[in-house]
Amino acid sequence: PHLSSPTSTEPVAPASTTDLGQHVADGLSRMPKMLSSMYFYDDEGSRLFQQIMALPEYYPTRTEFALLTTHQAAIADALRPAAADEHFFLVELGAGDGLKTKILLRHLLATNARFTYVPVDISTGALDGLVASLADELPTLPVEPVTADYADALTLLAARPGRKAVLFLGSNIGNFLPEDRHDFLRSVARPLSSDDRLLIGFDLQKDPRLIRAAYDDTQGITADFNFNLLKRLNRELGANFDLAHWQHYTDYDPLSGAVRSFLVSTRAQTVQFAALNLDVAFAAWEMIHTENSYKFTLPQIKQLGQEAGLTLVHSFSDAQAYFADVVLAP
Ligand code: AVI
Repeated sequence: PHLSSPTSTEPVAPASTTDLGQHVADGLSRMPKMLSSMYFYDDEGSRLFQQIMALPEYYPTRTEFALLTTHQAAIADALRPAAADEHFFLVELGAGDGLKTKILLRHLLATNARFTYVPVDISTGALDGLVASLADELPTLPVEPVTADYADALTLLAARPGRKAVLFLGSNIGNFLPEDRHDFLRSVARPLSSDDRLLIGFDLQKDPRLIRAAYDDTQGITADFNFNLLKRLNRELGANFDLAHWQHYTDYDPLSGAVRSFLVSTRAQTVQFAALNLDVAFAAWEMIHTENSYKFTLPQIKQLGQEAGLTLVHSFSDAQAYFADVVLAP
């Protein structure tokens, strides 16, 4: 409902503990056990992800930052309406700290674009930080933050009239399983009209060693990010995970293009969830699959768009072809 009211700055309620409890009860009863990476992003997880983005091994963020810097004029032109004075909404799904987006925001403001920035994120802490930094750095920019997960964000997007450019940066798209990715793209495309645009960041397939290292950094920040999920279950569901008996494990399969991350139980153990009245037994070396991070090729990206009824109109990449920001049109 909030996206339908252009003046609202009220956050939409975040996913509740009940949702988390249901997800955990379901995910840990499966074989193999799984938990969705969507639950990484509480305020602490969002902080850890910001540290990941600055790690030497984690190439995606600085690569996309550089490519946005290099191609800012062309990207901004591809997103804004042809009529310079037409207002549009720049909606960003999973805005986080907005560091990369500020390149585009600055360029659009400097070239007198008329637009409202609508950052959407699941973490209130991350959004508050972003809004405060924008008020400081770009005080003339109209901002309407929305706290929501992707599913709610899409409902809100559909209810919002007016020209839109939707940003989905950082290879967040890579965190969907193929069938969910398809559904997501179709739901984003559905409410868009032919003049609207969608900019999506895709991490590209490259030296598999480089990809694997990005998800297993030497400082252990990515491991802490994964462990934070267990800490969150301890905090929010009264669970008693003992982190001394868990490991972070990750692998990259160059054939499917998927990095998969796991939490590994290093011994047989039973974990109690007081809030769910649930006990879960883990065998020694049993895995909880916590994340997929898919890497793509340009032909795959083109096809993904087509399958969702979207045409690839521009593709921007860095000199090493590590990452691509593509502009799609309905
Ligand atoms: C948010 N997302 C695009 C990150 C990724 O690369 O899949 C999350 C992440 N997980 C571990 N490191 C970074």
